[in-house]
Amino acid sequence: MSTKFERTLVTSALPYANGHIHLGHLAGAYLPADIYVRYKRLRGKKVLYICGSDEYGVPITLTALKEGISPQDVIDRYHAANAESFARFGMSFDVYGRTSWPLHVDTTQAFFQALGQGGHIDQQEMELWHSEASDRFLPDRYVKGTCPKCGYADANGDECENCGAQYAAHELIDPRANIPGDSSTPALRKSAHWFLRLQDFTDRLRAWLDGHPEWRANVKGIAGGWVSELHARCITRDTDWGVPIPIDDPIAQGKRIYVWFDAPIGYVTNTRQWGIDKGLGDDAWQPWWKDNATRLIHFIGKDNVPFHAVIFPAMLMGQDGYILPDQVVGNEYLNVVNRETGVAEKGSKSKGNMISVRWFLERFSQDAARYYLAAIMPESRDAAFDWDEFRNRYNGELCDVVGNFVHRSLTMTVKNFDGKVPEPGALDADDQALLDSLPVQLDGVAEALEEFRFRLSLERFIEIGRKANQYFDAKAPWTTRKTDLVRTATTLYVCCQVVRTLCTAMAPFLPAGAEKLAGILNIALPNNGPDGGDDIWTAAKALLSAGAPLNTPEVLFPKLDPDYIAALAEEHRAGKAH
Ligand code: B3M
Ligand code: ZN
Repeated sequence: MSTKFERTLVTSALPYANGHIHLGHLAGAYLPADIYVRYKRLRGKKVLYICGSDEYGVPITLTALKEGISPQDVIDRYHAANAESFARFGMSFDVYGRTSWPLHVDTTQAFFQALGQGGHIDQQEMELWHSEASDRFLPDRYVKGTCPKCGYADANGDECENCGAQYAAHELIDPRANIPGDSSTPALRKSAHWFLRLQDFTDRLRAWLDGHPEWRANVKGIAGGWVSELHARCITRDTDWGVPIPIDDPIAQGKRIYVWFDAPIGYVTNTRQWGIDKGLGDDAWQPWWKDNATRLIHFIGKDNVPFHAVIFPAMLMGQDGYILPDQVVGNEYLNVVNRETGVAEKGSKSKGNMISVRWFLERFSQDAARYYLAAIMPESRDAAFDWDEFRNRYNGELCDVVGNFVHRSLTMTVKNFDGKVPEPGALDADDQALLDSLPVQLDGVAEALEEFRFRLSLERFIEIGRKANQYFDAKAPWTTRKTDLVRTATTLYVCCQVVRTLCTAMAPFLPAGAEKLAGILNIALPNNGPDGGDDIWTAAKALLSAGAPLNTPEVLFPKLDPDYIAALAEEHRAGKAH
């Protein structure tokens, strides 16, 4: 499948710059993409990784109104905070852009115009809620009311948080304005808007989806459902916060392009800006988006499937020469286990049960966070953050299995063999079997990553450590040290080779730990850039030479004190983990 491609363009959903990202975000759209990208870079492949803040839309202007600040203040605050959280988590974006960048107006308007010229945009009159008191239309969350489908009393103007229903504004029951200082009853008023004729793309979308039987069932299911009932979708709003509509007509005044139209175009803008900022020229982005030899992969949470597997592809089909996504990796949700009831609950602001990335990473290491989130990644069904499981898996697997093996191997080697990889004696069957298994095990880790099976890949990595511990225990170098130095040298020589394999295998998952370990082993683990480079992953299958110097070992993954975890679990329970 992937052999026909020369380069890979990877995107992670652009988080709204309207709040702090939380662990659920990481497990959904970010950590898997980062693992994948880091792995591809190690393979020497050409890969570019795009992300950034999504900075338009009604939630942002509402936050600004509530806090008495400008929308620009809101996005500046959260863009900076989220960029920092991602950096702490070790995310390796090539660019973390912003949809408020001036260049984004150009990209978005070009998309709009091309679709218009293709006859795919219609103008229609709509009946929308309008507040007399505030003298304005009430898009999306500016109006609340009772859901016409389930009766939920706090439903938004366009969709219900409770049952997920989407509906036309006039269907909302008992509407009320939802603006600070205005909860008046609005009236319906006519307003002209622009609609994307998604139905024009039905056949092409279906053929394209049918061409991807390898996608995850959740993504195919949701996208397939959408494609069977496509209709024109409104892509403008009555607001002044967004990309201006490129139509020279007074009726376009006071209206902007809808955030869900411009947000995925942000991937293109950010690629363009990356090329310019890197001094590669104004056209450096083009091969990444317009060459069939590029494989485009979107990583998202499942709520974003319709936009990435239906609407954005339709928008791309309406452009000149753009490629389509070859893979859309949609994860399920990461819930949170309630410590009082033991039940997994959806993360929600009102419950205060979400754990922000900044809070977590001020208290736990990047490696601990990445290990646990990768271990429970909601790939095919929802998963849940659970403090006991966090402790058990990090302490019991990463620390006790891998960390412990690495540490006892290296300390014993350095102490008994003059800080060098020992010269082995004759290899016995166990030694040979373990050495022979290393490249095979590394291939197993890689294979699972190529198939976006991150949990499986991580399990295979831990399995390398498990097998190595069995070998270590059977060979008991702490005993043979007193009786047979050659035997001990052979054992530890083999162990050093396992450590090197572990270092490579952990690099996509745990870049901080891998870097530390590479430093101890004196091996290079360079970060290839978007142009690719050497296949470091494969080169790492070569054995460390006897006599190669080692540096003083340090504990890679310090064990977490259960009392410390319990205290923080309690803070979380009290709603303070934001
Ligand atoms: N900002 C929704 C979200 O953060 C939206 C994604 C845009 S991706 C182009 O889930
Ligand atoms: Zn509802």
